[in-house]
Amino acid sequence: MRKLLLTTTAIAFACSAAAPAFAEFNDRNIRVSNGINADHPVGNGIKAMQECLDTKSGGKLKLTAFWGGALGGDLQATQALRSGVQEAVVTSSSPLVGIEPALGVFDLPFLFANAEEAYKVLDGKFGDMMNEKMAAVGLVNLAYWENGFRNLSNSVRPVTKWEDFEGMKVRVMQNNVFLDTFQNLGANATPMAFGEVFSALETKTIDAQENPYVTIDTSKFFEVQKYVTETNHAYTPFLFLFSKAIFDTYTPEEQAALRECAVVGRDVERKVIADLNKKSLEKIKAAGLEVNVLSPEEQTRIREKSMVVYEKHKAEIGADVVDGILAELAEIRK
Ligand code: TF8
Repeated sequence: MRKLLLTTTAIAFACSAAAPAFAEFNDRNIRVSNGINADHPVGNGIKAMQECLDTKSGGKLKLTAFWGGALGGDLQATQALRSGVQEAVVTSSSPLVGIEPALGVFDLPFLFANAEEAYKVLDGKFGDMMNEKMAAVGLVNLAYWENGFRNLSNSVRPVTKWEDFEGMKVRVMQNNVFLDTFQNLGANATPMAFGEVFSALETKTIDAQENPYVTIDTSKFFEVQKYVTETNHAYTPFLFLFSKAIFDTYTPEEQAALRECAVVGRDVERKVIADLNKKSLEKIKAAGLEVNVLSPEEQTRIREKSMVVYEKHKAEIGADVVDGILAELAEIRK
């Protein structure tokens, strides 16, 4: 009897000494702001990220996504992160150059030749270096998600050579590299927040915009455009940003789970984009838009004409940053 009692006590003691499951995790509601709509591949990525977080945190870390700019545009949401009033945003890097000028490196025209190149740079040392710069301005970049290669759409004429840009009112992001790139091609470039683009196209306040096929599809731009040109003129990444002020209050286990699961979500999102890109293009064609692909000669002509933008913005972005990415790309291309 006495022996049995001792054993039972020992077991009870052992059980109470063991940490209860997921003790390192607190209930967290993480609001994730998006400018794009829920059917964009970011939606698939967030779902995969949530499944990963459920497993790691026993359901304690919860993402709540907001779509279509419901919590404000990219820039506004990012500022809310910096002041610690909102947890997260998935945003293009481009509208954030006023916060961290080095991010302008990703806006340089024709920087990346293909997605694989972009993944190597972003997921490697260069991406880490940029993450440190973002942390210094109050933003934790959990991972580089994908926006993708950008293409031009417009409502006035087919664009097959750079002269066709002449006088075209093209909406660009709030970003000087994009502004100069399109002005240099002869367009009348107009900076505008993403949330205003659909109605500006619809009312013909602007003729054109540029975004990846999946965005032209899921944000319904094809409904108010007639021509598309596959220009692939820039690959601008998405950043999965977290408020540093809030992140710093999380436990190390919560922080690690968020970083790891953001990478799981990233991989799913990139894969879905690769599939949806083709489907979105088919949908755009089926809706009656004329789709043109730049000839390799014209692509080279436009690229060469655009190189002045590199020199013009080098000092502002940081010469070390521009030279750094070009050196890394040269290494990758060997
Ligand atoms: C743009 C960007 C946007 C994204 C989205 C709002 O054209 O490419 O589509 O940042 O998240 O403004």
